[in-house]
Amino acid sequence: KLKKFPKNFLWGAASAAYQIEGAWNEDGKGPSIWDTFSKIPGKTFHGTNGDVAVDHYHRYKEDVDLMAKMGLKAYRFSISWSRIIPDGDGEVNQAGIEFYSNLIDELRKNKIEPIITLYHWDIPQASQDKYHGWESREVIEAFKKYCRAVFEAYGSRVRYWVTFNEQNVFTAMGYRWASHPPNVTDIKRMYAANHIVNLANAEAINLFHQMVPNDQIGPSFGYGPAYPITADPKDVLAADNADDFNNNWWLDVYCRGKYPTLVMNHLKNLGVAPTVTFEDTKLLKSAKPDFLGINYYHGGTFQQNQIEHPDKGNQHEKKISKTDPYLMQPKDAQAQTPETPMFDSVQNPYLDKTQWGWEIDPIGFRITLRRVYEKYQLPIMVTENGLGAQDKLEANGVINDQYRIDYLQTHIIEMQRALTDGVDILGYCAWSFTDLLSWLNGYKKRYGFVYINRNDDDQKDLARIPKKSFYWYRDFIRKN
Ligand code: BGP
Repeated sequence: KLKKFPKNFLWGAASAAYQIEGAWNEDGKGPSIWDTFSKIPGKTFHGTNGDVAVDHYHRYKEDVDLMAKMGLKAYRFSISWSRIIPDGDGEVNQAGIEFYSNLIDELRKNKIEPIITLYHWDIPQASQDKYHGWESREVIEAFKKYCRAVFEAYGSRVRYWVTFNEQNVFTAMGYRWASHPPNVTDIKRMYAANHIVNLANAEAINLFHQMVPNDQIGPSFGYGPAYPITADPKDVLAADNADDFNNNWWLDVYCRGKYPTLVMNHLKNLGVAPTVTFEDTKLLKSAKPDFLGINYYHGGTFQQNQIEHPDKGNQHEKKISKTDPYLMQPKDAQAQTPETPMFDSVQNPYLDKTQWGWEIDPIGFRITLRRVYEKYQLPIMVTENGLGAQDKLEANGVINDQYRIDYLQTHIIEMQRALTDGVDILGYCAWSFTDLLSWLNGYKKRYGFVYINRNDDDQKDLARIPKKSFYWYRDFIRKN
């Protein structure tokens, strides 16, 4: 028998500043690295940008009104650092403080719990220029200054805070694959930046606990369970390695203040390990998250590596996609991926895929929740889960996204099974509330419960139109 969701379970939806706000240079906001990057011709795959996005900055009341109509219990959004401190570390911009303050009030008025993400990938361009962004220790003080300003402004009104969104994704995309800013392909720099972000994460958690002792903070991690393609121990070993490189490398630091030994040794041998001082370790160990945010889309399947086991030949179809850089392998994979001798990513023959080639794996969601909870013993907030699709607005104004309903329903059932298994889950934020800018796919790849009338090169009227899934989620929340 399935356990019921607790009464106060946070049924929510999520977004991020750059993907929805627009108003990129209004009311004193400074540019972020995304404002700059998306305007360099040929840098993004979609050729569009977030200058206007879905204009949430000007239409937030209309959006919150729709959330209220849907009966949403929680709304996760991110703060744009360069709206609060336009040049990264200087004066606080009161207009920026006010915008989020109004948004929080509007949410509270409608009994919607705000969940704030401090960093969803948009570091101020000024901090990038002055300190090389996340590659230098100086940025940590600037980040703390920004955190202090927002904890002070909103600490009394917001109970749940997320430090970094998907550190594993933004550092890989930004420093290894060069498909996000700062557009680098250097694994040594990627691991160095990761260590700085870990320190900033720890500092933010400690500062929060001093300033807002009764509320909760934690990072959001993009988790994917690692499956071996066969029961051959060589494949199982490869999946173990992948788990260490893709998950534990971050989660162990967040929750235990320690890098996994296997990965650290491997990186040291390759000469790409970050420099970790005694003080760093002390800091990392001192910061304890109150919960873990988990973003779940799909896992990964692995086979023994062809370098370690050349005798086996290529047995399984490799996971390479030309259209989705999340799955893409660089041309010189050997030079760029230190993991190459450890595991090899392959297609999972048991799983269907989305239009963008992402595996659909609801059971993997249950596996994720159980593994993470069992290992780290922290409550889990599901901070993202959802389906990107090319929704169609029909002539009669209807958007029939039954496939999204099916996706969410099957995932929520697996979440309920995980809850029944004993996992402590605080809430579930579907990605996303409205359609928004997909980092790599522009406005074509839609995730929202609410359709936005715009496409990549035509902003149209940005009208908000509830999809079929909107009404489904509304009724579902009502019944808890
Ligand atoms: C996560 C990000 C979100 C969102 C989502 C969907 O990695 O935290 O910001 O973009 O993925 O990704 P995409 O838009 O690439 O399909």
